Parts: sequence; C-alpha cells; structure tokens
Amino acid sequence: MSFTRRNFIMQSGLGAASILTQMRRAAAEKRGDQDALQKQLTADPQRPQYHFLPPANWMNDPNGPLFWKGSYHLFYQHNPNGAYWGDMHWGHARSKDLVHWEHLPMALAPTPRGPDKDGCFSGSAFVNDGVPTLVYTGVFPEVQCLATSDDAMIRWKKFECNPVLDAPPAGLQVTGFRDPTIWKEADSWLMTVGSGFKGQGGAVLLYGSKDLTHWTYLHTLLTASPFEEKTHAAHAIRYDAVAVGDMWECPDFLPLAQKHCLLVSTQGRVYYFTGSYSHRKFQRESAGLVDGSDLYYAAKSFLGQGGRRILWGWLREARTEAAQRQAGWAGVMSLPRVLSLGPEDSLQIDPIPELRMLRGKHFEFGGSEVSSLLPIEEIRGGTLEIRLKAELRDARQVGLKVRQSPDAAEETTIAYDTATQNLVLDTRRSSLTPDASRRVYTTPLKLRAGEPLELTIFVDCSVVEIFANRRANLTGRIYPSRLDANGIGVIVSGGRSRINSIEIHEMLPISQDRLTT
Ligand code: DQQ
Repeated sequence: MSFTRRNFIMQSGLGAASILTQMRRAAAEKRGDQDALQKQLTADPQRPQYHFLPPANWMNDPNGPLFWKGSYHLFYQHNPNGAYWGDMHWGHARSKDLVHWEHLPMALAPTPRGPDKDGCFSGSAFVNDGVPTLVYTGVFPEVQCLATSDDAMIRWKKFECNPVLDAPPAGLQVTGFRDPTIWKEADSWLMTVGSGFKGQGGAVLLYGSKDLTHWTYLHTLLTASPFEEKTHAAHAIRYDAVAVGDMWECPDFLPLAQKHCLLVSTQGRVYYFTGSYSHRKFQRESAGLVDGSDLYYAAKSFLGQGGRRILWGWLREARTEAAQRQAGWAGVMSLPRVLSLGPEDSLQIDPIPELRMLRGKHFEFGGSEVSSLLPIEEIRGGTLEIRLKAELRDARQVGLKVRQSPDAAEETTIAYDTATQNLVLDTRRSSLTPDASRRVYTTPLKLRAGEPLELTIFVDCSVVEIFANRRANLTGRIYPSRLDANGIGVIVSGGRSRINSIEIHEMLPISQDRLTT
C-alpha cells in the first residue's frame, strides 16, 4: 500500500484530528527550518553574489545545459536534503541572459524501485524531434535512462522502458559506466559514456542508435595515453578509479571550428583533447587542462545563442565538510566560459561578455612602472572584475592582491611567475578561519617573448576565477573571515614591470538575497 495521508491515518489508530495536528506541526517546523536556513544564507558573506547557486544545500556537476525556445536551461546534481553529497537529484534553473536565474522545480528525483532508485547521476539534454529529452545515469548498478518533457520543461516524464542501456559492453571489465552525452549525425544517434579500465586509464565508450532506445556499442572514442600523469595506486589504501585516472567522468564531445574537442574529468581535473573526427573515430592531436585547479570539475558544454560553445563547471568548496554542513550550502557553478580553438589547436577560454551587464562602479589607470606593492585606494570590495595588462620587463612576479584586510592579516595573491612560467594563486593567507584550506594553486602559462600578461580576474565573495592570456585558467575558493578584507593592490616583485592598464569594476549582485533567483 502506498503512503498517503489517508492510509497513514487509517493504519496508525490515532484520531484523525490529532494526526492532522501533528502533521501540520511537522510541516510548520519544516517551513520554520526553511525560513531559518534562507535567513542564514541571505546573511552569509561567503555566499557568492553573481555566480549561480542552488537555493540551498548541495550542488555538484552541471547537467544537461540547453538553449531552448529563447531560454537557457541549467540542470545540476543536487542533494535537496543537506549540504553534502548524496541522494542525487537534478536541480533546474532557467535564464534569459545566462546571468540572472529563476529556480524551477526539481527535474529528476530517484524513483523508488526504479533503475535510478539510488540516484539520478550526471547526463545531458538534447532535443529529439522537438521534444526536450534528458539522458542520465541511474545507479546502482550504473545504467543509462531517458526522460522527456513538453516545451515548458517543468515536468519531466521518465521513459517507461528505462533503462535504455542496462550494462557496459559484454566482455569489457570497466571501472565505471556513467555520464552520457547524446548527439545526432544524419539519421543516427550517437552516445558517449564515461568509463575506463583498471590499471590502464580512462576511456570514453561510443554507442550508436536509430531510435534512442536500442543501442549498439561501437568502440572506444578515446582511451588514456601517457599524456595523463597518473597517480600511482600502489600505496593507496582503497583503489579509487577516478582518483588514479582509471575512470573518465563526464565526457563531453563537441565540434570546435574545423576540429573536435573531447573533455573528460578525472583525477580532480578537467582535461581536453582536440583532434580530428570522421567516420565516428576521433584522432587526438593536442591536449591540455581546462583549468589548473582541482576545484573546477565535471565541465559540460552546450551551444548557446549565436552558435557559441559555452562551458559550465562545478566549483568545489575548499573548507571542511563540517563547515559546509553548517553553512547550509556547498558547491558553486563557475561563470559560463566561451570556448574557441586557439593556436596549435589549443583550447581558448573567455568569460561570456554578458557578464558586463553586472558592471557597477569602475576605476581605471595605466601607464606606470611598478616595482613593489601599489595599493589601489579608489575602489575596494568582495565582488569585482579586474582586468590587468602588463609588460613583464625584468620583474620576477607580477600580479594582484585581492580581498586584503587593512593590516594584511588576510589577503589572496594572484601572480604570474616569470621564472617558473606559472600562473599562481596563493590562498595561504586568504582566511584566518581554521576551516578553510590554505594552498598555492599553479598552472603553466608560457608567455611568448615580449607577450604582455593579460589577466581577467573575477572575485565573488569566496570564489576567485582567473583567465590568463586566453589559454590558462585557475580557480580558487577563499573564505576571508574579516568583513574589511576588501582591499586591492598591484604587486610586482624582483624587478620592474610596466602596468599598461588596470580596469576594476564592482560587480552587481544577480539577486537581492544571495539566493540567486
Ligand atoms: N558526479 C556524478 C557522477 C559523475 C560525478 C554524481 C562527477 O555522475 O561521474 O554526482 O563529479
């Protein structure tokens, strides 16, 4: 018998009136909890002001981004029960401009006794003959499922014959089987599934279908090769296929100019491979990191208005699990990034220009030689866009201090190091709270002789996203404890550098209460 209010009252033997009172009280308590949580989130200075966030609780991977009938849709892995990973649902939000969002009802929830009873894991969205469709992984075991909706994309109906793919290819011993992506070529559907082989590395499996429900395994689209520096599992206490690179999560396969690009997430990083694709075979030719930080993960792209290829990524927290639970939220969506093909088939990454609509107060200067710390008094804040162009000259490091308290007890340093040719994000002094991790993040950035350093930095409360010379990205999380940790300065050490220009914009919040919508 299903659990309904009526059944419950009949079975419990309690008087209906008293049960109803109890139920009303429970509902009121829950509402009270929600209100208290919302108040807490609204007042939380660590909660970003212009990055997308779920209304509360946990978020991880972006799922199924889609531009459809004039709106951008974003789904995401979501635990509605708390600020910790588990009970995976698909949260859903909609936007007209990729900047401001409206939260919509949950798109997918596990169905008791269904193939996704233990969670609706990551996947994609596509349009089949005018019908918005989701493909995702049900667990455990890992199987691939479909769901469809009408144009409004509010109510999703799971396909009755789920799963459409109930096991990995016979005879293959794989480390995982999840995170599908579907696209169409002529009259065939193609699907990639993230996978890998123990001791050998990650792999992307390619399937074909005529009707979306019957799938034939074709071959691996790509398997790992020595490019991926593997963490050796030898001393690991428990074998973790993702941690050692034997499982590629969230594969995304996309055409980019005259090439194709495959993205995979493994070992805490998002890797890209660019190369040639024909006859359903992918030949990798170039490779790199989408972001040098292990706080950026599970990236997923889609075609936006005007044919732009736009990428979302999940920004993890860098504070203790206890602090996350206490905060009542965990996980931030990256700013949308536009992908294009750069020199030597590298991936070129830019922030979407739509973010300019958030620019508020503005300050600009340039044309000075700097050889030490140059504080900027004219503007300060915790939500900023900063653009710096500098000739390195003979300096060792050139960059910026952000979120600096007046006594410099808290500060975050972003710099280019000419000796190591690394972009560096130093969060060792970002926070006085013991809950926050303090680390130095680095990613390689080789500037050509005479090439100026070009940094675009977005600071949003506890988020720092850095775009360098269109080819290196670094993302960090910082949790300044002091409300006056809002100072900015240009920093040059070990020599002199010419600051051609620095532009700083205050960024306006996308909602009035840090609840995004
Ligand atoms: N997160 C999802 C999986 C995916 C992983 C589960 C990547 O589908 O492989 O929440 O972060």
